Amino acid sequence: MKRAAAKLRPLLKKPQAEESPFAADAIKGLSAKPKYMSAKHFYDAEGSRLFDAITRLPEYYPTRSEIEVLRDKAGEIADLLPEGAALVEFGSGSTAKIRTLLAAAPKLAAYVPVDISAQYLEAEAARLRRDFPKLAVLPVAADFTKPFELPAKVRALPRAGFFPGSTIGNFEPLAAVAFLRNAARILGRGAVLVIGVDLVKDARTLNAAYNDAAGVTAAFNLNLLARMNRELGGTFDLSAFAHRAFYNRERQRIEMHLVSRKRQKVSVNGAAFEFERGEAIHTENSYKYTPEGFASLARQAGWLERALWTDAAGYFSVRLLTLKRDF
Ligand code: AVJ
Repeated sequence: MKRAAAKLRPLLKKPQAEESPFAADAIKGLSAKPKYMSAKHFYDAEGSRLFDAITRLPEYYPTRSEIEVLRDKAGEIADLLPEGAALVEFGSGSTAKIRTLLAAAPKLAAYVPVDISAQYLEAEAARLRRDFPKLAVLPVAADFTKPFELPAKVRALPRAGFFPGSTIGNFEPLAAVAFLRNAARILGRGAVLVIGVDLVKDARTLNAAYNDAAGVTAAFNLNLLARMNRELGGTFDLSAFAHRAFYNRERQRIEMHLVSRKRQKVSVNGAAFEFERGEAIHTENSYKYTPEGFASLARQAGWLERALWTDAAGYFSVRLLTLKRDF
């Protein structure tokens, strides 16, 4: 079916806005004032590789801090998971995190990683089946911010959710509530949710984590322009843009921007965009929460905080939420 359709199309045609969500978002974001792009578009193959490098930077504490919590508190977390539950991971990212949890919780019957990339899912599932032979590993290829169906095999099991990495920090607070409501609907009555949330802390530590000395975060940010060049026929000169990241104290978030070093014109997907000198594309928000702030956000979505753990430095929190009885 795909073949016949492909023949009718010229080869090497650039994707049009209506065909690719990336193209559509690029045109929309670059046409807006101020210009912006969604942080989800960072993660092509090169962006994923750069993010992986970020997690190993001395200044980037979130990954290390969260793994410290999961390692040190794995037993306490496992004790609060329902017996024989299916663990649903929203956006299967780091295998180090899930493996720590699975190893501490032999009472889990199934693991359901949910991710857009079906290819990544299958490769990882095969490795997990080998290392946890008693566990049913049942990947679902879906966008976890939208409603999706759980595999038939886990419908009768109690559910636990796992959403590590402070990925929730990329959502605007209202969208974070919407995500938590969707997770509640998918996991259902009696569910628990284990979620990693970065904490508000001194601005110096936060600013350093997003302005590393080696320039990896800058390369990660600039890769968004390189990706538009590769996939959308963009004409960005990467040396004409600067990485800027700073903690916005009022809004409790790190903001990342790409700042035009000069007045210039760039074309993307055949459309032209003008930049003033100093004009920026807002590329990411990474919200930080206080212990109480996140608990109250979760309550708005029907979740109660049963437990909160942090690393020794108090930089990062892992929380266990349960659904309110009247949900
Ligand atoms: C993957 C969204 C948690 O916000 O810290 C890292 C992404 N951006 N450095 C974060 C990111 C710049 C990261 N999250």
